[in-house]
Amino acid sequence: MTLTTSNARLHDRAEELMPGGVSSPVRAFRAVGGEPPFIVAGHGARVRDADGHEYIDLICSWGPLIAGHAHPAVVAAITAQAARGTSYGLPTPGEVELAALIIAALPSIEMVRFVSSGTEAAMSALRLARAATGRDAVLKFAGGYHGHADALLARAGSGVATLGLPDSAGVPASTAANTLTVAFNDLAAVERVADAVPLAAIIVEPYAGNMGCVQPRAGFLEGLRRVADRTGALLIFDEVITGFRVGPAGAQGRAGVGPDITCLGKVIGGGLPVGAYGGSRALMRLVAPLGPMYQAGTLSGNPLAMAAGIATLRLLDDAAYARLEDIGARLEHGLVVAAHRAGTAVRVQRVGSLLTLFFADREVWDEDDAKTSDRERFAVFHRAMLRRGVLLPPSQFECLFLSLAHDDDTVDQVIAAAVASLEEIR
Ligand code: HOZ
Repeated sequence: MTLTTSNARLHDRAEELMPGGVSSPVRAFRAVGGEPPFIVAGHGARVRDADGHEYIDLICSWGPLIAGHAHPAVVAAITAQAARGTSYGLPTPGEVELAALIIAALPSIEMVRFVSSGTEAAMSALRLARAATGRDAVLKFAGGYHGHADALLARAGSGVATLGLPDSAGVPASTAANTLTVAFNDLAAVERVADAVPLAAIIVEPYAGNMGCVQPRAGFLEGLRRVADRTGALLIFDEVITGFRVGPAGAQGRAGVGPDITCLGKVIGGGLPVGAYGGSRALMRLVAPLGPMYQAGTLSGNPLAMAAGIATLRLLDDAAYARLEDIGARLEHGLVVAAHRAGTAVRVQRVGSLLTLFFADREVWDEDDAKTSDRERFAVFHRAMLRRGVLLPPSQFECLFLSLAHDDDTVDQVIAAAVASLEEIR
């Protein structure tokens, strides 16, 4: 297969060779119908598929590409590192530099361990919490997604919610029994569970991004901090999506609430596979080789990912975050006006450059609210936008992502496509 092969041929062949023709389920477009475009190139805010169609990209690799596709500084950093070798399986200066940037930005992190994905970060954070507390049970929130480790798949968001799976097959009942779930934003339920069961951890996406964009109610994160302190549980913030995306200190900086352990990924790898978890020096001293909690990886701290991450974080100054906030607000306003004009009930929920257009007529504070969305209508809207050259995440339960490459003009083109699409489908 070459770059000139068509989408349709690639799709047929991919379906023969890989489950659903994809490497990650949401990409199969099952929730929106049609076939996914096979992407051959991305530059700035746009991608091009195998048939030569160009799209304004609002997936941005599901978050990592905060600088846009093929940013020259990121490409130069990757290229320079690749010329010196792609992996050594030994420590590198890049790890030290990226660790220092992360620790300087996030006061709750004094030491960090790099892994290769957000899944690994969350899985390892949980193991660390269990090692530190000597407890097994963990509390997560319905619609919260922390990757696909067994212990964290109960009532998960992202692709699990998109495909309508209650939980995943293959997770041992004994593992699932240690994972308790309550509704996001339901602090009373958290108190009840934490009083009834000794919890190793409460794990939360502080701004939820895998049931669409859902914000914590006032006092919710502070409440989690209090419950954790009172009951001896550790508070884990999964900032794989929000870290370095919603502000220089992530959601914890924006909300003013510090966790015990933070999970990172996406932006810190600048588009290459990466994850990280970190916390206080005392906690991180439990991680091997300093302590008894084992965790390792051949490609952990990969030099290409470190180089791309460092180059990306260097672009994220105050002006960059102000810019991301501005274009986010511009898109939010444009979508609200477009929906109003079309007489379509929607909720546009946004934090900085993360945004979801819910086809729902009520505020979305948890998974049950998110599931009131008209997913059929979302699917039709998705296809209408795609025909107009705008690539939205193919699920009502994922956020769309903007980047520094999305200028006002690009955002206005998205809004114009939304005006026409909403008119068409009303
Ligand atoms: N877990 C990602 C969304 N939050 C989806 C990644 C993918 O399917 O590529």
